[in-house]
Amino acid sequence: MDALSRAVNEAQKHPRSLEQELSYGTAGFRMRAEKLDHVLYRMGLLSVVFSKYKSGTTGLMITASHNPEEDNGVKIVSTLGEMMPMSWEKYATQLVNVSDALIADSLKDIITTENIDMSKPATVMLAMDTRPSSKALAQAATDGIEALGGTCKNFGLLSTPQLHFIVCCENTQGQYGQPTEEGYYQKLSAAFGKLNSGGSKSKYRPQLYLDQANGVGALKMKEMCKFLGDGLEITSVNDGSSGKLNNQCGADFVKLNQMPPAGINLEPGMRCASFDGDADRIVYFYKTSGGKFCLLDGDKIATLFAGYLSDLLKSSGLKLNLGLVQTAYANGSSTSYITDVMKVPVACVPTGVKHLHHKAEDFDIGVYFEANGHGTVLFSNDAQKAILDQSKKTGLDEATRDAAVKLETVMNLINQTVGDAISDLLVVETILSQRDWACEDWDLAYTDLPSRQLKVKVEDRTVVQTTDAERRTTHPPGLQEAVEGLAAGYKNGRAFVRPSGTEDVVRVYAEADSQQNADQLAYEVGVQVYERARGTGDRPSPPS
Ligand code: 16G
Ligand code: ZN
Repeated sequence: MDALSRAVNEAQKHPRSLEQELSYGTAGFRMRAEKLDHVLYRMGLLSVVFSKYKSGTTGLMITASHNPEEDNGVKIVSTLGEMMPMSWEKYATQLVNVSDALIADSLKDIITTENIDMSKPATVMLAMDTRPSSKALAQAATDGIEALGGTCKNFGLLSTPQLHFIVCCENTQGQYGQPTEEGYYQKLSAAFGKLNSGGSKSKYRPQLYLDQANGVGALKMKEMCKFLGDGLEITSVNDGSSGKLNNQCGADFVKLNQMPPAGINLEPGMRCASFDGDADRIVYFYKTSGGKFCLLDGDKIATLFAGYLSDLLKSSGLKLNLGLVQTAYANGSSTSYITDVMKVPVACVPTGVKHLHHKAEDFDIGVYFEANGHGTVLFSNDAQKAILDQSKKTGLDEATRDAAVKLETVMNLINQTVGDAISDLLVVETILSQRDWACEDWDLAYTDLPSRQLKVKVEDRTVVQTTDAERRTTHPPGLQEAVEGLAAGYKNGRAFVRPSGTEDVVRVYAEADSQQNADQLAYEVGVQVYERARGTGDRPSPPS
């Protein structure tokens, strides 16, 4: 039997039981786990075809990240550890939506269009998060991979960024590191050890309280700590031993509710951080001596990274351009600070890691972060070479050389393939330690404008269309003018509206000079969305 007939035959074990049309979006496919069996089988098939197309090992990650434990999802990883290209998303969508009988036709279509040599070998690296549904879904994916004659390397539980890292190592012949979980710990911990070789501090304390969302990050951070030695003391909270995944905890909970997660009794002087469910996001938080909860989100992490890298660049005598990439969710104060004070160029792109990652490639050193805590730093090939050369050059004065060596080491501490909570944590701790900063010092750079996010249910969210990196709507008519009119009524007022890529809702974001004004503006904009985009269910209610 040829591979395509086998793919159809095996599909009987994973029949499509769902009439609803699905689409491969910013987060791959994501929904209630019980609906995903045939999706995983078919993504197993596609990851094999994609591996043949790329002539390399691809990855398949099973996770629904910060979503509830009952959800799950799948994303395909490309050979350098980056996301599957957007041009392939339509194939994923098409393959998942055809009837069981049409699987072979759909595959043939992709193979012919992309001119794929099916006689090439294919390998797919598979990993999953800790959701109860993940194991069965991994089996469905494996069945898909093997039906098309691919080799499946199942890594079991990994964080999303670990899988991206391992896929990248595998396809670059070990240049990026060893393609194993241990290789990941070794590379990062070695760099961390070099950058944190002691010295007495007055403000920085190497103690961190870490909320791990009851997810896979807890298991992996525990492993990492074995490699870190006693350089950093981590008090583990929400480690999965009792609580439920992402329930009252995790980066998304802390960011949206602006409050500490369950399990952390926050006191002044404590430095805390939260991972999300698959450990590709991180936010920090602390409490001032006056008792105020303060969040250090993706924007604050981005400015911390960019400030540090920019100083190292200056001291190392390297002329490389550094830029920062954000989305419309970035707090207005952060954008002003980066532009006016740091004098670093900043670009704004639509929501979703693939957009940020892509834009960051325009710079020699591109720092990208979403406000929600997903981000990393990319170094172009030229930049990597220049940094390596400089760190090895003879005849430089000590300070210059030292800065170049530090840059090289930080580069090894960063997971460039995708935002990585563990790697980002180690970079933040390194910078705070080297600057001898407590959270308050870090937070001094700028003060966030108060903000509010809302979601509005509408009949069809695709009626809301946006432009200018989602900062303005082009449809329905009149909505943009209404939003602008409302925002103009508040000091520092700014608001935007966009359809969610992961949920059936329209999202509203507003910021203004006070929390009360941000809440009110969000509410007023929410009402406009409800009225102009055919809202369903309850109208947004005024802030209490
Ligand atoms: C996904 C994206 C994240 C984005 C979020 C927005 C990736 C890996 N993840 O989780 O970057 O912030 O979706 O969700 O791209 P939304 O469209 O529902 O607001
Ligand atoms: Zn995540």
